[in-house]
Amino acid sequence: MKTPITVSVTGAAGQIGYALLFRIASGAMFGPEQPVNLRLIEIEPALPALEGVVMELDDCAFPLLQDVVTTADLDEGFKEANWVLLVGSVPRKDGMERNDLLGINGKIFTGQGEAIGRSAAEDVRVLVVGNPCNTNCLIAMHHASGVPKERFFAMTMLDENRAKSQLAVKAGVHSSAVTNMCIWGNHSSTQYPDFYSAKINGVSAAEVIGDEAWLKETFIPAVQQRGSAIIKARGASSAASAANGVVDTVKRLTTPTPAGDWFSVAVCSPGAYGIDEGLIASMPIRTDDGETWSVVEGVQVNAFSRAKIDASVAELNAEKDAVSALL
Ligand code: NAX
Repeated sequence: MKTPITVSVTGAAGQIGYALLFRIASGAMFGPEQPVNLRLIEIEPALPALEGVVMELDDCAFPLLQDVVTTADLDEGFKEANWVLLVGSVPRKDGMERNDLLGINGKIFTGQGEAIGRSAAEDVRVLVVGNPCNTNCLIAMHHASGVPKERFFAMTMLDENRAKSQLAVKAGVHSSAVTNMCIWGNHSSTQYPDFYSAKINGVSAAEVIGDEAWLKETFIPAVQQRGSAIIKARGASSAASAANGVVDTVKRLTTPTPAGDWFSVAVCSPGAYGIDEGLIASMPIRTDDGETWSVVEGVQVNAFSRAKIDASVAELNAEKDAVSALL
């Protein structure tokens, strides 16, 4: 039997956790031949609910699931983890300013980063989902002593999938016909889904759709505001599609990217495309070996795209300034 991959998940009793754990355990994330261990982390009050989730995992009798640990202790939770999925965070409440939220979560991600540095496996990779995910990731990265910056990611795959789906519906094609979809910048309402570089059946999406007004005035806000639309319709925020975004992100980082394509994930910027070095920003990424990634070079950035990317990067810089005491 292959050596199991150990996956740590924070916020494991939350709604994304509930949609995510069963997919990891079933093999959707690492394939049908790869056994997995789960280390599930929650705050103390949520541990009883987490036990219920583990009972359900037991009741699935997943062939690939080996060991399951539940804990509120970070070092125990991240012990020998190959992948750490930081899903849990404190949600924004009425009357809370964005900076208050950044500060509260910042402290959580400081401690989590430190514990990852102390306890995770040498090859650990970390994906941050809990919002504000780019800046939470920045904080965790700064505190994870000994873990290379290239191993930290924040999720924009749900945004990419939303964008692909919207373009596919408009063009009357299957979503798999849409490739080269890049979300630039922050996972927030300033994100820029780049329809200029996206392709539909290998042809420029802007050309296929032939309606720039729709792309600029309907498509972009629809992707940016999709989370709010889900809350309005469902009475709860996206969970299954967010969990699917996590599965897709890990899959795309661990399997070679098809020739000519790329995917979206926020990485520690190497200064590409004028995005300040060191910010956790989403950009076009590919991997050839499923281990190391690179920023795709040569994506056309016209004046419209430049302005959109700059606006999102400005927001990331403002978030960074707001948590400067934690960096
Ligand atoms: P829930 O409120 O359902 O679950 C969060 C869970 O995290 C709770 O069980 C809570 O007890 C736990 N938690 C809180 N602080 C913790 C800590 N310090 N250590 C361990 N666990 C902790 O939220 P859910 O709907 O699951 O969403 C989780 C996060 O994902 C939120 O921050 C949300 O904003 C974010 N999202 C990010 C997305 C992205 O694309 N990057 C999309 C979906 C989602 O909005």
